[in-house]
Amino acid sequence: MKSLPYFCRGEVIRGFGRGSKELGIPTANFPDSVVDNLPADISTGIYYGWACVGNGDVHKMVMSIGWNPYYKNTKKSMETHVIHTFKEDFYGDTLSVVMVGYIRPERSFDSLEALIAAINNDIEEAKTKLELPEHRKLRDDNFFTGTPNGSSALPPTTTSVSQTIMNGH
Ligand code: ADP
Ligand code: RBF
Ligand code: MG
Repeated sequence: MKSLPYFCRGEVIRGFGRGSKELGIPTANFPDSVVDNLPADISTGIYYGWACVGNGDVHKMVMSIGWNPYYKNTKKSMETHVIHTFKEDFYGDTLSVVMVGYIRPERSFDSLEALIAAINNDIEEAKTKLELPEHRKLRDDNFFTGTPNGSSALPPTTTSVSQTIMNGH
């Protein structure tokens, strides 16, 4: 996938509320503007990378892109589970992510338990892969820490930053 690493950011919006309640694995959902901006060669499936909420710390993440075949969603979603325990929800905040690698395609499962087990495997794989030096260095990218001239101002929250701009990283 030539578009990886792929940098984007956007506002955290509400989904169906299933992640926390049914799976015990909350996922911060991006708006359509971010989903629709994905390059054509970023296929649906499960990715790992780095994420930060607002100006906060950078954490490991796993992301699911697609239609959640287990739930048969009709709308394509892009949802990030940040591998960190937050004190409270962060709806409306800006989530910045860099997708670093691909894990697997989305699939359906015979039970909720099987879906949860698969996601927990993805989390373990992400934790290990992100320790590789070539992946770890992306955590310290200017994208998360501010612009090269030292300003830490974030771009507007409702639109994603286009890959054309972010490719400079
Ligand atoms: P929704 O369907 O609205 O996305 P979820 O049950 O998936 O609901 O919960 C997602 C929300 O939980 C996020 O928008 C965020 O505000 C909050 N949250 C708390 N901890 C995390 C985390 N570690 N990763 C992602 N979201 C989290
Ligand atoms: N949903 C699926 O239907 N099939 C999957 O294979 C699948 N894999 C996921 C992997 C990860 C790492 C995450 C965070 C989510 C995954 N989901 C998958 C999405 C899950 O169904 C969704 O997060 C919840 O429905 C809450 O929106
Ligand atoms: Mg969610």
